[in-house]
Amino acid sequence: MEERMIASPSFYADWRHVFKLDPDRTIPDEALAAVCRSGTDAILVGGSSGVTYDNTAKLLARIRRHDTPCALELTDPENAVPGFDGYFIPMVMNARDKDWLIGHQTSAIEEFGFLLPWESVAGEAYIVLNGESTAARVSGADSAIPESRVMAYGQLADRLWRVPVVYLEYSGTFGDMSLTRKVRGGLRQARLFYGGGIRTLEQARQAGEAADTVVVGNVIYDDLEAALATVEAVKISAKEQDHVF
Ligand code: 1GP
Repeated sequence: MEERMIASPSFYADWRHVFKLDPDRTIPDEALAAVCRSGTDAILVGGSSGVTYDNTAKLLARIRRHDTPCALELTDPENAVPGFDGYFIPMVMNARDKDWLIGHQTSAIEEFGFLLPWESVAGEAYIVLNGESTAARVSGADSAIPESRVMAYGQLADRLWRVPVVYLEYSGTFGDMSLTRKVRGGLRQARLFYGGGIRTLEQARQAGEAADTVVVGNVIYDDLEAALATVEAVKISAKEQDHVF
């Protein structure tokens, strides 16, 4: 019986703030060092286009000069670079194209499942809510859905499928914090990741209050100082929450 059990991966269990780096974008060494030493809980590597084995392996090697934990969002098995602390497999709940919900993932497991370090692999149930984002275009996500449907996707992932991470993805635009709070309130076991459009301290604070884990991406490449400041803002919002009775 024992060999049938796979321990639940927990590499992400304490993450409050995460920087997402895109292997297809350029980041100088000094900026990467600042990101890694910022006090963030982890670096998440992933992107919606242009990700290859080569650019992922190169980015990992550079991140590994620092001590920061590092995980990969695996959207294509061709890019399964070994050596990350953990792997997420995204499933887009509101994809119109079923391949992005369950098709590509099944094919990948069919072909490469025997190679996957399952103890370090976690499913990520994405709900893509910015229809203009590359993630929405690639997956053909239906982002124009009512709140009730967003809540239902979250609960389906959390309760029926027991996916450990639900990810509200507003990539490129700051999202609806009231909805984010509601989605988190509807989850029983999954952790709620929020990502999208965080550029200011106030946005970071609000997202930190609404979600379990806050993902900061684009601003790293546009305004490094603003990006670095989001770490403290998210962590302070967590401390404030701990003092609310
Ligand atoms: C992207 O959710 C992340 O996948 C973060 O979004 O790039 O807009 O910060 P931004």
